[in-house]
Amino acid sequence: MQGTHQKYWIQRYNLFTSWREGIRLDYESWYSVTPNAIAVLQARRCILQNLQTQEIPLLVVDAFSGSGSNSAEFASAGAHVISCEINISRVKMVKFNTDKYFLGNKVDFVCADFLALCPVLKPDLIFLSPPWGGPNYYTENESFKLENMYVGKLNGFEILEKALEITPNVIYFLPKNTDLGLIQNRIRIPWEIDFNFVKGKLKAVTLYFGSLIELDKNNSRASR
Ligand code: MGP
Repeated sequence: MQGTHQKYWIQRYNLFTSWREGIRLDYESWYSVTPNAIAVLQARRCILQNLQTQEIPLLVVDAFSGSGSNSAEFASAGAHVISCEINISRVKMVKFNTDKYFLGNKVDFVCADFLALCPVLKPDLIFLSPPWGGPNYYTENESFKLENMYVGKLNGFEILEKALEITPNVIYFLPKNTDLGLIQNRIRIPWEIDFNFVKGKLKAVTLYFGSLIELDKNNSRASR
């Protein structure tokens, strides 16, 4: 494996726990899959915050499911997941990968634009892990600005605002160099940030909204 993907290949066992069972990734998913340790923490948050009851599984929309690592972990944590992908070949890839987790019928696979789907589904939680613009999202001296990240016609802020119109419970997976000051200025509701490390190295950040904020910590880690 040549060039940019070599560094992700080296990390393959950190990406999926079931790597040895056989996992399919396409070019884009190699660099955008959420490493397993981070996906587990994100999924565990909805359990810790009592968003889920035994009787009614939490309905999670994984809005840009990519290779399915987050869909698999939300379903493993007990949620019912609508795994949403606009690219049909990736939908098949998500199905193939999540099948390795023996999740029964806890994941539904949908080829759609999540914005069209969510108002109909009314999920309890939306997980956002959009494309950041490729592996060159990171530049040494410049922060990553949400307003410059586009999915279709919507920028990174507009994607978040659309999700928040549907449910207050949103998880947003973003680059480690995200300009947090801009978020603080624009988003006027409480949010909390987790800095996501894998084997001691900062990989990304996760923003939590709504009931996902860890109130038991006295909001001490909440950013607003
Ligand atoms: P990275 O910064 O490209 O890799 O991505 P790494 O190994 O930290 O490289 P280094 O050069 O800094 O040493 C880090 C993590 O960010 C990846 O494992 C993915 O989980 C996530 N990620 C990277 N990209 C480019 C995307 C993306 O476009 N979308 C999403 N959702 N996640 C991404």
